[in-house]
Amino acid sequence: PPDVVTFGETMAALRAQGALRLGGSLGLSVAGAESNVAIGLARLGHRVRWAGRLGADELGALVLRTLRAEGVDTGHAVTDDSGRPTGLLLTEPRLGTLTRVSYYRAGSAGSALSPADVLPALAAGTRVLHLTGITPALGPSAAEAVLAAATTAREAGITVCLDVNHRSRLWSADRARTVLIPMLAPVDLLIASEDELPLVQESPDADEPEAVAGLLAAGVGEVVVKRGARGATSHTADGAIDRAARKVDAVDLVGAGDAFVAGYLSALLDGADVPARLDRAVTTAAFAVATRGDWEGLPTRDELGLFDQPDGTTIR
Ligand code: KDG
Repeated sequence: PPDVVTFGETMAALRAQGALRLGGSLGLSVAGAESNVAIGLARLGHRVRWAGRLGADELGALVLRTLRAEGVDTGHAVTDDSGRPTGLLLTEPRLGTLTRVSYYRAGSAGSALSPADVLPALAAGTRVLHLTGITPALGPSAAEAVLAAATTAREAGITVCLDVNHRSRLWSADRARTVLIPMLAPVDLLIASEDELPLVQESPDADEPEAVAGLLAAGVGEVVVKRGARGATSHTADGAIDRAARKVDAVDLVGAGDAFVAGYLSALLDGADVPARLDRAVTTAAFAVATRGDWEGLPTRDELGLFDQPDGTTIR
């Protein structure tokens, strides 16, 4: 069985070199928060399965080929036979590391995901199910898929991880709260950036300690709060543990959160304690920040130590 099962919408990604309205050349790759995590875990040597719905088109073939090349199990990916296309996103660097993203995913194959697409992927013996708050934003059947998979996994003793991953281009904060709060019951590990905490608590004005206390009391075993360049904190019943971020020259911030999750889950699968999980999470996130693309720069296991090398080192 896979160590980790994840699912969601993976799209073709067109990356511009400057402002999109000026034209010029685009680089073609693939992107999707869950498949970014899957690739990150596969590079670290874990067995990962990605499920999702793709169009019967060349971009769907690109997604499958890329995931397979990265060692991700795509045996449960579904090809849409109703003519829905693979989704697309465009990214343009606008100011330094400020990037603008445009989605072309309304009516996509990925957004038609249903419980029947994902439940067969949850093999007995899977250790972690990783979900994001992007999938429930894609539509009612995708939201049902998340809830059904989380509930089934929890009953089977599989650790359920949810990264809030709010995408304001997909839904409002109010809608996100309405859908996400009822999904928290089966969640064991909740990952959120500081500004996403109000989306997963009943009183949106609560401060972080109050929000975290409420989540732990509601049965979430661990809450990990990401603070970007200021590091991260893990909260459990045993208290809070902070970890600083690694200092890097930031090149591209998109994908850093997914890289963080991949590092965190990798160390969790290795049986590491909370400080070691946070250490690997900030390390993989730093790789994502220091390189271009959502997942292209993520480390293999033997590259994890590269940050300990002095700047300017040539490895021969
Ligand atoms: O987490 C990075 C993602 O934003 C990107 O890969 C695309 O899944 C994506 C989304 O919905 O924004």
